[in-house]
Amino acid sequence: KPLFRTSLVLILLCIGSHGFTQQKVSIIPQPVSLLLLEGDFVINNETVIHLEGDKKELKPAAAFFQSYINGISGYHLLLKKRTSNAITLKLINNPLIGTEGYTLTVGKDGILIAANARAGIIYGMQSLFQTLPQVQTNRELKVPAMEITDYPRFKWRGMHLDVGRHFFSADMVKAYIDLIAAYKINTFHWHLVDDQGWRIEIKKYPALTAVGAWRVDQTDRPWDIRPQAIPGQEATYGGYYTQEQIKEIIAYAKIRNVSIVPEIEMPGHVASAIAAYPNLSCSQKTQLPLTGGNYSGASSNYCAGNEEVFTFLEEVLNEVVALFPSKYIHIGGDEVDKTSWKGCPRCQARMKTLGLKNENELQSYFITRMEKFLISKQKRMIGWDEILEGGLAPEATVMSWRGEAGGIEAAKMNHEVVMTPDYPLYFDHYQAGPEGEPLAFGGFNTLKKVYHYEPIPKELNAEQAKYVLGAQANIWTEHITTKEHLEYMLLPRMLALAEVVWSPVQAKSWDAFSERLKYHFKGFEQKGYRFSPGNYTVAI
Ligand code: TNX
Repeated sequence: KPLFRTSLVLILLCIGSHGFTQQKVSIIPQPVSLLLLEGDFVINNETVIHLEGDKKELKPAAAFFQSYINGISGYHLLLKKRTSNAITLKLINNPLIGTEGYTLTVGKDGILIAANARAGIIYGMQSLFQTLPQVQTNRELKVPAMEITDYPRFKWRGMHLDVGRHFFSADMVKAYIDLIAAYKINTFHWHLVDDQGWRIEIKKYPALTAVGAWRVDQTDRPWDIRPQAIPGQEATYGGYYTQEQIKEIIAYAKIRNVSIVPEIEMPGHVASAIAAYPNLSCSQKTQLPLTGGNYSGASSNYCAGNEEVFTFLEEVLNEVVALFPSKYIHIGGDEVDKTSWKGCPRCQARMKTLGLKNENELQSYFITRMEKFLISKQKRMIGWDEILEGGLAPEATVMSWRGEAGGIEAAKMNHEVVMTPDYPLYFDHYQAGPEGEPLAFGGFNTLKKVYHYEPIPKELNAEQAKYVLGAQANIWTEHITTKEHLEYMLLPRMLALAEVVWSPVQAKSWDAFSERLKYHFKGFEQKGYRFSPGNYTVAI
């Protein structure tokens, strides 16, 4: 009997504490360890922020905290040397948690966020914010007493955005960065160039944005590709970012521990650049940036036999490299229809001189040449998995999008890899329905499929697996024209991705994640974000 009683009490305790945990703290991604304690701490207008360690490092973090708390409560927390009723931000030296890890301790007297670097301090704050009301409120800011130790599983936790097919304003990009940073995504892959628009100001080549950033209409009809001008219609739809705006966005991202990897597509998908400078193509014919569709084919390639192309690209990359502090520069490399090179005397002549056997090798020559240039600028080159064809450039990092095969091949060759397989990490595909969902790029990537994605393929042994830097999801915008639609494609799938790339495998649980999502859905509703509520009409 006593045994029975003890186990009953234990069972009740478990059920109780489980329900309790879910209700009180719903942090996504799930921390490495989280221990809820008795009691709470209430942040009020008298609470101060107390800094311990290098002030230069900590002050920007404190400012970030002040403005967030001000946004939800109207409080103005002051910086003060005081440890009671205080939020202490402390730089420590704890090898276990790395540069992005943190500990968060909430007690009756205050809160301590400790980390080795500012990145970890910011992540401690992001976790803390997820225990508070999500929008301005007159509710007290009550934080449950707890102890968290947390650090990421992968170092590349990426979200991509295609601003080439449709332009998203600088403010929308900032809002996007804010959203992904809240879930500890640390890499923003900014797809700045595509057939439908060139979005980055390049001072040396003003026509890239004066001409290449504008198209004739805003249709998102998938296969309606019209490179020719329509009589009576002008190219007025589009936009671009000035270098000043880009610097501002980089700084905005940096405080949130988001590094921006710019993508300057080459040698295909560049109808916009060719519209500005027709001599960069093999045919040298004038054309306009494309409308609609996603893929332009051979007429939109740079000419691989023309030296001017390489001079042009080096000048462009000079400006890109000067702007972006990121270690990686993405050069695209996907879906090059090489028939334009087949029919081009200059390309064929170059192949002959260099002893190249086919157009794949010509592409490899092109990309390897760009890599050499980037290395001379102390940058690393990353490209889509097609850069494997014809021979991978010596130090290239591969982004595996056509499944995982390219990533596996590259990791086996001791090259760094980022996993971003179209299934399940393309967020331009449907996620629910599909009936009733906004037009998507076909395919079907549900929240659950994203949640269960495992970035380390079984084909890799432990040594090779080290080359997998992490994973990323991509949002191509052929059909996405508005902020609301973009939010819908991102939410809540990005939260599942965040848990895939941050949380330890053993901390993952679909049921617990679904439960924690409720808090986040409420926040999305309060903030007016569009998101998929997960009312699936087909089996998941
Ligand atoms: C393939 S992914 C592309 C994009 C399209 C996408 C649509 C990749 C490297 N290239 O240009 O937008 O499919 O899902």
